[in-house]
Amino acid sequence: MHIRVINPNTSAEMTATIGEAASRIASPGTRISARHPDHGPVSIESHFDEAVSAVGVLEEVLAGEHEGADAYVIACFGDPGLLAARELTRAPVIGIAEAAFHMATLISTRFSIVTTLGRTGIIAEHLLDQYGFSHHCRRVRAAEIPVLDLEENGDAALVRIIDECRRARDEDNIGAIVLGCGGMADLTDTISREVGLPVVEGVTAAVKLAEALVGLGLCTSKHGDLAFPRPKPFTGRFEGLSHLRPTR
Ligand code: 2AL
Repeated sequence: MHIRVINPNTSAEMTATIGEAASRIASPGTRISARHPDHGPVSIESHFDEAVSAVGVLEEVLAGEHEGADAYVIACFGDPGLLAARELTRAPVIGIAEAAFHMATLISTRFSIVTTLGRTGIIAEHLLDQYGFSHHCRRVRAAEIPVLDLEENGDAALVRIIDECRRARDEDNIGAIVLGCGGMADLTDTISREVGLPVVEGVTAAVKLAEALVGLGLCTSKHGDLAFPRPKPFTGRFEGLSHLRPTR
């Protein structure tokens, strides 16, 4: 099984962190290919960053279709381009926020999210509403660290995240913590040990969900709004997307 893990930001260091965490958790026989777009923001911390990054995510899915990917993971906590990506393929496409929310509700009745910045926390609140998980989430907390600090100032960032997770444990009446950034993919074990609660992280959760869906033979439905986009001309810099046809 080949799972293509797409880091929607263009930080090669973060793509490596995400790819290594995904490979560690993958079952024997699963191959992980981690990629990031050629163009786009180095980190995703706003609606603007998300909108621009979504085009790169979709281009990576189109490339994956030619390389035989069996499933895709979108490894940014805003799940940028998720539904559009599903239109482009029959393979399962899983966003790390939705994966983490689903997993957390299977092991607890209430969770809190600990993410990077307050403003990305608001984006997570929108997703909780959109996906129907709001009543499971007690609080969205931010460690107030820029996303790239996870790579560039990892030790200091980890201290702040653990402090916030301890506050969540002590104040929020929760059973589990959800880590709210793809760049936290390698922190699950350390934080869980320090905090003493189950810690759910989206990249690893999404890889296991992807394996489950592929194992069950379940594909993205092509009936209704997730059908392939109708082929049509695109103009200007998007001319290459003209008359798209399913690859398989
Ligand atoms: C993210 C993420 O997961 N990757 C990125 O660049 N921005 N979102 C976040 N909430 O930190």
